[in-house]
Amino acid sequence: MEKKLIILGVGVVAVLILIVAVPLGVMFWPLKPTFIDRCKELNGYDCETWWGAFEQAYVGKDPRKVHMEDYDNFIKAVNFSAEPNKLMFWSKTKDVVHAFTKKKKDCFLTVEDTALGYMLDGLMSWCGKEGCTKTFRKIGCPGWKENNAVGSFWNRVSAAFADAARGDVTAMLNGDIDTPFNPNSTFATIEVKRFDSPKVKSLTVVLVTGKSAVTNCKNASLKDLQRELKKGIAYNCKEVTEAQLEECSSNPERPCGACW
Ligand code: AVW
Repeated sequence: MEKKLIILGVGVVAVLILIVAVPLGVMFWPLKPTFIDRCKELNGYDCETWWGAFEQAYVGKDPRKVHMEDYDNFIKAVNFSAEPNKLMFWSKTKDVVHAFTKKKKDCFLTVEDTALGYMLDGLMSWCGKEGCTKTFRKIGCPGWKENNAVGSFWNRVSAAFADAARGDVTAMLNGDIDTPFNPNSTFATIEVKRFDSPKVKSLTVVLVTGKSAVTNCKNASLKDLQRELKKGIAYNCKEVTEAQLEECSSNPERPCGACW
């Protein structure tokens, strides 16, 4: 009995430590080492210069007043360009699209697969503070909707990614929700608006459905998307299941684009 109580006590303490330690890790884990380590994985870049250009966007500033233009120096430093036909956009499909591009990286790239987004992918929270040269995580970063350091960063890199689009572009949208083309999404408010004709020749929407397909290519929001495209950009829509994508991406023989 006593032994059981001790085991139970140790278990409770372990769970409590986990509950406290994980959020604390997110709050205090310094951003720079992760940024630099990931940057070095990409090989051959001046990672310290990239970090300097990145942090000057928000360090020493009111965390509620960081605008997307504040990251212009970072975008300049990265100087991103891509081969035509490779760029893959997404909205509400983050996990499925990344599982796909990980296996088909010679065919398609999301912004997180490129130097624009790779270093910060999934890092959730960072900000600065007036009169201070430090980068803060979570604690001290207000949950402000607009003009915060994180949102403005993703807006700016999304804009740069869309500006680099050439030829045929692809977007993986979610067919398990009512509005796959959400007018408030980054894809709608920033990326689609920057697809330029004749640089961009076509957009193919890959509408992915999992267990609960609630819509198809006839969805009203996709009509809005077609209307948003500049004249001269052709539009296609393909319905695919997650299972089909998984099967196809696991087969290295399949040529690019043959998964839909
Ligand atoms: P969403 P969106 N790490 O699913 O169309 C952390 O509603 O709005 O789709 N946060 C991120 C990341 C990331 N890797 N990527 C985006 N976010 C934020 C970038 C961002 O503020 C790609 F090129 C976004 O609004 C896609 O074509 C929010 O998470 C497009 O933007 C939820 O995304 C996806 O943005």
